Amino acid sequence: MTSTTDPQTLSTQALQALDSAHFLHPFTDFKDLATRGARIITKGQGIYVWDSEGDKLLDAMSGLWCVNVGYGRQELADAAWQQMMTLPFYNSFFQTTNVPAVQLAARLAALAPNAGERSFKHIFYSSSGSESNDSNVRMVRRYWDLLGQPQRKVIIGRLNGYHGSTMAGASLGGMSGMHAQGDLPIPNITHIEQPYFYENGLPGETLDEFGFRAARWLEEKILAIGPDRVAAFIAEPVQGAGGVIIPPATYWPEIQRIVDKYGILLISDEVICAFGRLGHWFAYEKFGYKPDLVTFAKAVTSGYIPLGGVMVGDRVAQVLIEQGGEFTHGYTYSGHPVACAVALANLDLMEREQLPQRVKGELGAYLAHRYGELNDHPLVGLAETCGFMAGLVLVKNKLTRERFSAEIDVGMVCRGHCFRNGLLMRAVGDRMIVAPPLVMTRADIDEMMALIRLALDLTLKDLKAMGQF
Ligand code: PXG
Repeated sequence: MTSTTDPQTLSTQALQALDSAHFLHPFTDFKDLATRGARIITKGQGIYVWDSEGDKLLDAMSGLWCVNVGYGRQELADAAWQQMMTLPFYNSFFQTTNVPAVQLAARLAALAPNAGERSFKHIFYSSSGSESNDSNVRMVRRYWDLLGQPQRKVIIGRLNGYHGSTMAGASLGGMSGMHAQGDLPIPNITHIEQPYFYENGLPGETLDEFGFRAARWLEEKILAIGPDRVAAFIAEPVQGAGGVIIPPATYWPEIQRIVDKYGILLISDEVICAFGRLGHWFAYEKFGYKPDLVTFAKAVTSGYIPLGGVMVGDRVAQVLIEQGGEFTHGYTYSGHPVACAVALANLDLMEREQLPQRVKGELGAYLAHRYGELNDHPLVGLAETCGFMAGLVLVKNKLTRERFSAEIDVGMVCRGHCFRNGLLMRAVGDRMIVAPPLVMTRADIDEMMALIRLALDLTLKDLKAMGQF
């Protein structure tokens, strides 16, 4: 009989059987997975992971947009061990606190660029991006209630935006497949179209013109709802799960003008974009806007342990603090000492290795240069990067921008070739995306680019054989 307590001794097949017998995976067609069996990832080192068959895979997605410092970092394990032995848990509900949570809050506040009444001195902790966005909804509503404007309830998000998978997170996001399950969005959440030039740009329209037009969809929506009913706008600086949708340079400044004009709160969901991913500690710095609330998670610990939270700007914090009264919201693990200790060690590491600077400087430029070369590939409509996020769209015709029909699922064809050749790259519809660990060297980037080109070539060959190209 197979032991379920010693997984190291189990064969791949036995593990797959146990997996499908007991583990319901996130965002998964359970029946479909049971027929093929999950790939079992057993270890990681640097920019690579290995599966239970011993195959080595270059992890161009940093786990799931989070392992920014790469795998196998001793410092993070040491920090967790030390904190577990000192104080593994204590709550911060009943007028108690703990040392790492205090230190991390102060550290994050110091890292956030000072922006007048939008400067960030306060942190509200959770354990994930989804929970953090639930906290945002609670906090935004509390803010307007305290200001005597309880009618300001509507939060505007964007179609194809992603803000998590809880009821509020999925509602703030604009994924139609998610809304279709569970009567979402919840009341008083609505959406505008995303700033995706390749899809929504008009013939003859410049990127800058499109950026203005896309931002003004927000103003149109505010006016349609009634400005005194709108509480906040939430958006990712660059959309991640939606397929690395990089907004035109004109987009964010125009969004800032609009939220300022109507006095609505701006929430920057930086669960993917913060902590060096775009070459800054926080991505709003890169685009030059001033959010009131910033959602973070993932790379705050480089994914080594769950931690999330909201950076609360002074505009909101002052009202919550000075108007008093209990904020009736929080989680058992708000300010978890082990998670916060790991985050502190992770920030130390990022600072020491100057990871944001590498992305902002030479390495980000090199990735952009190498990615740009993919634009000569017959299948690539547009390949572009923003920091260490990169996306490309697979097209049937570069000139007319004709796309492949959904039945072909061209992204999955390409992803299959990536997998088989040792590259972990994501497909979002017909967009292929990467978000590599920030520790990548030039040689690592070259290796990744060679694998991407190989996967594109093999995909093209398949499409030709299918008579689709
Ligand atoms: N906001 C953003 C911007 C995210 O990218 C969340 C919130 C939710 O975080 P949690 O920790 O609750 O998962 C995310 C998460 C994908 C994918 O397919 C992306 C995420 C999660 C799962 C899958 O790219 N992002």
